[in-house]
Amino acid sequence: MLCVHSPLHRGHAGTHEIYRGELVPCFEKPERADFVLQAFQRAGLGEVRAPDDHGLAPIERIHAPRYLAFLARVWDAWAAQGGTRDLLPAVWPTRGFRDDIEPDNLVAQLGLYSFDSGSPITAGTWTAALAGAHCALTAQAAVAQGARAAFSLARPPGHHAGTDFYGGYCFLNHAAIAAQAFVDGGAARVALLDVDYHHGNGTQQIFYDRSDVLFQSIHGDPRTEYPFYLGHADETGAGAGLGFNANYPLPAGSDNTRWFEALEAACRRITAHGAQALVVSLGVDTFEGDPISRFHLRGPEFTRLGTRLTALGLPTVFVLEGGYAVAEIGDNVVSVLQGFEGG
Ligand code: OKP
Ligand code: ZN
Repeated sequence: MLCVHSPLHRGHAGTHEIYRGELVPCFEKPERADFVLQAFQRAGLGEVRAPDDHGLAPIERIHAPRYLAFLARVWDAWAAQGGTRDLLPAVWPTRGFRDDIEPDNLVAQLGLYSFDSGSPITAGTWTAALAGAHCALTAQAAVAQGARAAFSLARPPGHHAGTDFYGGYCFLNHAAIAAQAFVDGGAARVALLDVDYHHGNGTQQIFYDRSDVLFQSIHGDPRTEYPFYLGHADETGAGAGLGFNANYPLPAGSDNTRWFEALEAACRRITAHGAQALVVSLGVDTFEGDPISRFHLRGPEFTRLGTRLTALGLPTVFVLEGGYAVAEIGDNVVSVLQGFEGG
């Protein structure tokens, strides 16, 4: 399986986030990608290639122009004011405030385009996110040209980012960009399956009123788990998209039997949809030892996930999302990919 990877991810390196009232080092750190790359190469799974430059057009199919312009300029604007520390929002326009006027104040701009305080913007954030989108697009192009599957190994992750907002460590929604590229390449029906521990609220928002991209997410119940305000079972799509969004919220601590029941339901639905391509938001924070999540998957379960996905028989793009047990993230991702390859 082809792996598309760029070292530019390293430029996105936040220092701290608030966790249970304390400043702690960011969970989403560059070492995550290093461990996945090492494990992929050690397993001899296939070629590792740098992304091609696909430009901004396929990204503008998903994200709003003013949001992309903000991401591209915000660090330089901050540096011009003498800023050196990570950029973090401190104020948000909630219900009743206006979002049509972009404030001149940089911290106010951060709040306009974000939904949490845990996603620092650093000097290399835009470059890293852009490279990640190009990794996903390069993987998608390889699959559209006939490869059975490809893996986009990038960070920061993407599935919490919506048309015009970031959060949950995510800035550009790489999986959504790849799914849209399948549609733009002529696929009438695409399936996007999110197996990260956290609900893919950004991806859901992007495709909520569309019937061409079926979005499904298996995740910790948002009543107790991040991102809290979306991901319930009664969110089934709107307008033309009604019936093309499916959430499988499981109580934190759910056992693997329950998790695989949800996977089975999601897989049957992908087949019923008549999908011509599959994009997988591959987070492995469902791992038993993950520091911020509470499911119980381990190596054998990750392999079983890959085996079930390969049985769908679809051209498949894997896009890396979460996974914060850094020492194990590589083996867990590789287990999924090996299961898929039948090894
Ligand atoms: C990203 B992905 C807020 C911190 C909340 C955010 C978890 C994001 C997970 N200060 N934690 O889905 O793996
Ligand atoms: Zn996650």
